[in-house]
Amino acid sequence: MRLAEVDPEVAKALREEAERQHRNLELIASENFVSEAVLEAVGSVLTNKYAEGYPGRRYYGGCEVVDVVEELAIARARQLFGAEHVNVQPHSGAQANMAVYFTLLKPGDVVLGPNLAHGGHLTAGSPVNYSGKLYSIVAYGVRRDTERIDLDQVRDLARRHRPRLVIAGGSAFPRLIDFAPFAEIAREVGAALMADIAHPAGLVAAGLHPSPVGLADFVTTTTHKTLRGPRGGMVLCRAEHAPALDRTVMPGVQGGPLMHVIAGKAVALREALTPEWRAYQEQIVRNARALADALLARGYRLVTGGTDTHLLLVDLGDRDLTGRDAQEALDRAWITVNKNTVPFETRSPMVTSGIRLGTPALTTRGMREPEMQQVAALIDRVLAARGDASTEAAVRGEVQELTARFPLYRERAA
Ligand code: DSN
Repeated sequence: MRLAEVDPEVAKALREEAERQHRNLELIASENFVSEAVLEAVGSVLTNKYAEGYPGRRYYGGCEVVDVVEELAIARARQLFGAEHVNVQPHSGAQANMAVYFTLLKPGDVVLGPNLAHGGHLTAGSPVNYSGKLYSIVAYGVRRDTERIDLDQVRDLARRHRPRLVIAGGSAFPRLIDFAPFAEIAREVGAALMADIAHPAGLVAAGLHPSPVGLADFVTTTTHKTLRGPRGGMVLCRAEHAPALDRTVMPGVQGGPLMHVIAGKAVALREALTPEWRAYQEQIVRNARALADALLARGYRLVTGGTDTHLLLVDLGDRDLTGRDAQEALDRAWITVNKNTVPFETRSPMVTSGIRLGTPALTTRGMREPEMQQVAALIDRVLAARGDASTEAAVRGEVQELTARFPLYRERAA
């Protein structure tokens, strides 16, 4: 029986979400739209299979087919990133990071990581996360003048606190991260280096962002952001760390892998090995620059003054508008963004002074620089109107006209 017959309520919710995704301008920097092929793999019979263990060494029978799928995902990820070893089983980025922590550290060990409020990530030592609860966290940030990572501070803190692990990477850095100085600092103090490339993974794979592979002991990523695969995580490492990492992922922190998701990862990684996909990554960056330039031309302040990547951070502090109010107003106009803290934030994370914008999802729909100009103009109209309902209604109409020109999932009836 089909979903609509078995469960009309969930079917209706899925239909409405498909409509929302088609109708809205999706600017959340960590979201994307997977291909029909990835959706098919993730919605497949592989969800039925238990496969604790690794290809050729499972705890269950009947794994000969899923072994093929996992081997394909591993081989493609190794090829794409030039990595010696890849574990494709982490269910998420947070679990990928946990696997590295548990491979390397004991509770109480010192970790030097990026401050969440300066563009870092929850799992890099936030006090409300396992990382902040289990380890002794020292946080580095960005410089007040340039808003770029303060490498002098990273070095000073590393020398003073002698961490066992240094983390590079985050969720709201609009600029390229150079992993070489991080590797040098980690080496100097005898620490391991973990690079979390969840955000720029697609750009890294396409050669548009420096790669930490070969410099960092462990590289973690999600598979659903710029990489445009299903929701999930991966860890890349040198061959010497492979047995310890694999043991930590399973049985250390996870049980059965999600084989349907691993199939989706394999498909997305195959897509990522094509020239079209590389061109897509280039367009993501061009679109982010075009969006940044158009917002700058309208007088917005961007953290670091612009972007080199897929994301930008708009500081609304000088407009006396909170990130929360901006997000809610844009939501009413069918433009989806997230509120975000800016460096040296004065407001709470639930309010914030900024919004984060990213171009991976709109680029997947085929939008290019001219549409980014239009998107900037629509955002500006909503924010300038400060809650005026008729402006928001007019923008909704224009958003619908724009998104209708770039259909999503043609074969799926919304
Ligand atoms: N939630 C992700 C993001 O939006 O960047 C990070 O985990």
